[in-house]
Amino acid sequence: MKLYYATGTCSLSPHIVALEAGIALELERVDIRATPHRTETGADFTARHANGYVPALELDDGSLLTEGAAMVQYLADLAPGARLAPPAGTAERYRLQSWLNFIATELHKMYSPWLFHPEYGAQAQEVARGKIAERLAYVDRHLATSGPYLLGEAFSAADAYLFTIVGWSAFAKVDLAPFPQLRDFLDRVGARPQVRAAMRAEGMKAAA
Ligand SMILES: N[C@@H](CCC(=O)N[C@@H](CS)C(=O)NCC(=O)O)C(=O)O
Repeated sequence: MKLYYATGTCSLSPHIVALEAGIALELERVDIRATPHRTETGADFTARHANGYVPALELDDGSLLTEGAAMVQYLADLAPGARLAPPAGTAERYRLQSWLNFIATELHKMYSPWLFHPEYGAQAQEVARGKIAERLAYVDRHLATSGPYLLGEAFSAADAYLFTIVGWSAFAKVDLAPFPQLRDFLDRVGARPQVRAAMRAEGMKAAA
């Protein structure tokens, strides 16, 4: 299986889940700044994935699975023993999907593109920061009452995604000072050996 990824982006989330699940991935880096996006082999990535964004997972049958929230569930389901996703059809699985959807729509797509593209302007960016702060406050309260992870006691695929997106906060100038539970969460997840390994494999600096 091959993960198309770009360092420091949302593709870190399925990368973490694969390592936590004990799944060996082939990695192919995509330059998402180039037009058209190119892989490290020089190939035009948009010929492989029409939307051109990462992550994209090439399955063993050669087909491509896209959308991070689906991908992490696929990877988790390949290794049920790792308990990264509750069994399909259970109430807990829907809770996982609820969190994945929340992170994708209420956080991921508020940080990026709004805070990563200065051309949107300072006013739009302040609106995005305000909305993100509301959502982070909600997550912080949830972790305080029902943590230490999103589904409770055990680390899940949703935590890998939350860690990846909220990890953009310093770069995006989102202040995490009001969210102590979330800061503890980032430290806790960032200390996991497989999280550190995924970050190192992408050339990122893992927490000391
Ligand atoms: N809906 C996609 C969004 C993925 C996405 O936003 N990827 C960004 C990196 S975090 C990207 O590759 N951007 C480059 C582009 O859109 O061309 C998902 O959830 O997987």
